[in-house]
Amino acid sequence: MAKRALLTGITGQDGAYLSQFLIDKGYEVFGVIRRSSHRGVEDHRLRWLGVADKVTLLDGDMGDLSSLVRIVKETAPHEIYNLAAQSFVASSWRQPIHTANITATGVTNMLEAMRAEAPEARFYQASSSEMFGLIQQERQSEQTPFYPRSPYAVAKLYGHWITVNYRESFGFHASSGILFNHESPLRGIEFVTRKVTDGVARIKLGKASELRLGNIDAKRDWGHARDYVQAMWLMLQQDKPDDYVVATGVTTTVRDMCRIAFEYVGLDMAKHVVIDPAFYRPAEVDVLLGNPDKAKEKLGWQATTTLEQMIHEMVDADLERVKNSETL
Ligand code: NAP
Ligand code: G4F
Repeated sequence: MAKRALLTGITGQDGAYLSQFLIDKGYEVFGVIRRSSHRGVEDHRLRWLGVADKVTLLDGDMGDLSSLVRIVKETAPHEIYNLAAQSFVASSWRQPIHTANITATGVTNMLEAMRAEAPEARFYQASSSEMFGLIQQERQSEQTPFYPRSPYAVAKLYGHWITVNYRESFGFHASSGILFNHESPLRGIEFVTRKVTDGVARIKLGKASELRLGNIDAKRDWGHARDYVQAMWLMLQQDKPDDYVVATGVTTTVRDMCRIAFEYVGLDMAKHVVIDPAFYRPAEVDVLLGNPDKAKEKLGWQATTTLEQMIHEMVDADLERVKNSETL
């Protein structure tokens, strides 16, 4: 009998890659989808990866416990991957209460649905390197103290600890993946890598002349989402639940990431990038650099895609999209 996996956030970047990965492993995949007046576009990432007709989507919302209880009951999952969130850091200052309701309390809603209907299921929580915020150690590991710097990071910290708490209180097989930034051609257009690769494609094809960015001195440890969803699955295959940092161990400035994208198409970023304070944040996370030793040792996982390879893949995909006037 096929194993059943339930994904919240299935329409997002990670949900799409994880669906593809699990389907290839023979899983039956179910996903929570929230109602939208724009029918037909919500599953565009699943379609891009060719898996939209291989998953079952069920109406629900992280803010609606009753919908989650019903979905867990109906699908009786062996594994639950809680990926749904208001995930854009910049928006979290503009919608702090919504971010708390979905990114923080939404985790408890999912854990309560599991407690009621599938306490034996294995649970993955999408925690974030943003929780390290104002970093307390040069390389951040599972032992590094947290110091969140945005309403998003504060909400993620709650989600992280409630997952640990349900593991310790109720013996749940609940693991938390502290994932550093991971990107792909399916990254949302508002995040800096995709904003850059989309902008580069538009400039190269003569549809734009400038790209407006905020703090390009910030540094991030960027990996590929396709690699990172494998770490999520590996965590749930362990005998014991635990928390793991998932990262490349390399950090790069936004400026250098941007340069890689411009140089790939033979353009000089200095002629096109405009610094716009509108994209500065009330509090910044200046630098993130992960220490993925535990994931390597215990899960046998390591990143396989370099930043250059990933940015080139993203620019290629955006050149195609812009040529075909696609907007997603
Ligand atoms: P994403 O592309 O922004 O996807 C977020 C998903 O959450 C979408 O499917 C979205 O649905 C869903 N969602 C949002 N609000 C919801 C609600 N109220 N009810 C139900 N679903 C809701 O994010 P991602 O990059 O795939 O990241 C996946 C998870 O990992 C997130 O929790 C994120 O915070 C976390 N994370 C991401 C990174 C990263 O670098 N990508 C790093 C660390 C942690 P719609 O399609 O309807 O909007
Ligand atoms: O791409 P970003 O918006 O990602 P950020 O804030 O690091 O958050 C992402 O990674 C987290 C993991 O650490 C996830 F938890 C979270 O859900 C999300 O996926 O910004 C990266 C950096 C920031 O320092 C930002 O200030 O790029 C800087 N930046 C400079 N100019 C910009 C821009 N960011 C965006 N989005 N847009 C700009 O124009």
